[in-house]
Amino acid sequence: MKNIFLVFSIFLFVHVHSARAYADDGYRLWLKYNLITNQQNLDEYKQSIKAWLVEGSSPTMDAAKHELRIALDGLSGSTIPEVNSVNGDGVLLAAAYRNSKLLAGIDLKSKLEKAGSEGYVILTSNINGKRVIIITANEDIGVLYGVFYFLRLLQTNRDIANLDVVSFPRIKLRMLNHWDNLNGTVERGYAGFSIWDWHTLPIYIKQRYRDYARANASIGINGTVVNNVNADPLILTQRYIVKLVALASVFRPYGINIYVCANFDAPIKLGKLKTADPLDPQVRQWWKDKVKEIYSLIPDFGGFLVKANSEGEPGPQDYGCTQADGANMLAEALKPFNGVVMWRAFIYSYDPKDRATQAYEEFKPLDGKFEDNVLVQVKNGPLDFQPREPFSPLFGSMPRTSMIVEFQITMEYLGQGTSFVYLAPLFKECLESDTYAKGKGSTVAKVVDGSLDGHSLSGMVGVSNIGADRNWTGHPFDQANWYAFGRLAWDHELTSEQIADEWIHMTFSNDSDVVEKIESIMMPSRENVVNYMDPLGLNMIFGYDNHYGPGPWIDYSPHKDWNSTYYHRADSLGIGFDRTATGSDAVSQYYPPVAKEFASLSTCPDNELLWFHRVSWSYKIQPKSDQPLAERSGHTLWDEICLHYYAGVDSVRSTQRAWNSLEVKIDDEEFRDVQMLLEIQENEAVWWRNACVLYFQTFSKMPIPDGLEKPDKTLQYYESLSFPYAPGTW
Ligand code: GCV
Repeated sequence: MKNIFLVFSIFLFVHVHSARAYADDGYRLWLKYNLITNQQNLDEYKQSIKAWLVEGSSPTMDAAKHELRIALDGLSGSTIPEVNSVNGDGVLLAAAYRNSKLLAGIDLKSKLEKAGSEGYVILTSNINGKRVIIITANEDIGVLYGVFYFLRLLQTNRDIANLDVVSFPRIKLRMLNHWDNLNGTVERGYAGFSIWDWHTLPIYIKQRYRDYARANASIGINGTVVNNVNADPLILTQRYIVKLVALASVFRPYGINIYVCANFDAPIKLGKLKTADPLDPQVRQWWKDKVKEIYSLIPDFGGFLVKANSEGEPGPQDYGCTQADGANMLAEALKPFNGVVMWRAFIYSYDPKDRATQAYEEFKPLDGKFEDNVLVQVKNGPLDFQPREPFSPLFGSMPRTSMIVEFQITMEYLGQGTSFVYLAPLFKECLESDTYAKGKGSTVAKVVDGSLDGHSLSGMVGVSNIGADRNWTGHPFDQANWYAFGRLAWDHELTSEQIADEWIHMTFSNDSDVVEKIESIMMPSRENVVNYMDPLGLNMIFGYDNHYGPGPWIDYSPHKDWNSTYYHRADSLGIGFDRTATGSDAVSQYYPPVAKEFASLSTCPDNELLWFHRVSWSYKIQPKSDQPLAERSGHTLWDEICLHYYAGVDSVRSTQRAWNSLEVKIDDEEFRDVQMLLEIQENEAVWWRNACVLYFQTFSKMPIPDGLEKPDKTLQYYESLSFPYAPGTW
């Protein structure tokens, strides 16, 4: 009996462990290149791609070769040979046009003109009577981007029979910003410590750095700011510059330029000068020398990102100068090397009137005063990466200034590391907002891609959600947000659905049931979180400083605009921030058609209601004429707030049910990870709902509508919770 038990145990051990050997730890992101399981697609692809050839040699072309080799072998489950001539039908040829002998007879002039310096052309064609698939571009980097595009077609099981593609990026600077500190922590990071191991650089080059570059190139990201905007000046010392040199050489073949956040006081802290006054000749010279030193070692260094006079960081205003004076000093130093300055407009100081109006008040008058290698970097909304904000009124208001939009990919205010939230709808909501700066159709996207005002310098930056966790982003679904950010920076016209569809195919499965089900839970996921955190335009009601969990009662910060009560203004009469002419008049910072829409209670979208209006608890939500009848409310504001909070929790529960139904259809490890995270999220959603409803009820004095489950804990209980070790609050 003992023996039988032993044999059974060994069997179980072997069985369980051999099954785990196939488990997916998420490291390969969307570049898994697993065997194509649809036999028909596999046969067709094998027929179309019998061999591959990369013409020309350079580090970038070597990267293209590497990618084709691992991808084609992985996807086909066999070895697709590399050849050195088009010796038969079915060769996949990748080459930069100007270096290619094989493409010399094919006229691609107009397509290549359209593709520009980073774009690519892919087409099915003939060389010497042999059928080929061509991936070409003006520059090697375009070829690499084209290779990734082509591989995506295979990964997502698309038709490759008659290809005729020209693709180019809409936006020039497509960047990540890591809020990584030099001590290895990550501000607002929820995926472990920093991926940069500053201690072992420059000698030890982790494979992860290369895989980071591959992943970014695969979605067209071409710049990375490696350190926190709350910048340690040490990054500018020789000791760190040599480490940057090492990273830059890993990134270079993948078309990624390195940038750093500069501390404005570096001339004092490193250069031992008495001042960092941007008009002081010695200070200007210090920056010029520093920039020269960097470029002598990193010739393709991108430039500086600066957070100045914001949240305690030093800046030009410390010396009575303007933000433009500060930016221009750095711009002057960088200009001879084609470097740029990204100067953040995220500034505020305590103002009882309205924090949300300050960036506009400060920066709008500076339009036209910045050097042409400065981009003003504006967060998507006027406050600070809330789950929902209206777009910042700075977009469209500074036509003589290049702009870069800043999104937060890491989810500081969206549930952090435990939330299932697909961010493409949030990014798109901002990009598609119409500023009306030059009449209808003047979208934020057109401002940031430079087309509205004819700027060649344009940009989109995402605060990275990447850390040292094995799967890079902590929550497996946060990979989708990195992916979506890059895809939209390349082409902001892609829809959220298209991007989700690609990512699911590449990450989970090509099974259409799985794709549909996952897409159906990704698409509403951001709105779900808005519902249970801060519906109807509420905002900034988070736990103090850690921004995790509800804290609408926070009222003790000496920094009054860090208090939740500053934002929701609830009392016995009502709730919300009056930003119309009777209040802070923030609406007047928008162009008239937008201002008019936001200013009127009858046209202001419900989802921005309490952002712009102070409303009584018994106010009946006005049915909007463009809403389908079924959605027209007519409820009191109080009931509507409750219904949103409850709907948020319900939707997390339905996400759980949908996810559970996928159990046998996707990788076991990823399935369980998400399942457990959803369980945590459900607890968090209930916590948010109960805490907020109980707190606001102390003012409304109205009952929770009938039929809704009642909170099982008291408001005092929720207020007593504290999170001294919350991640990301370094
Ligand atoms: C890097 C918010 C965050 C800070 C962040 C700041 C910024 O205030 O809470 O952690 O600092 O934004 O964007 O500079």
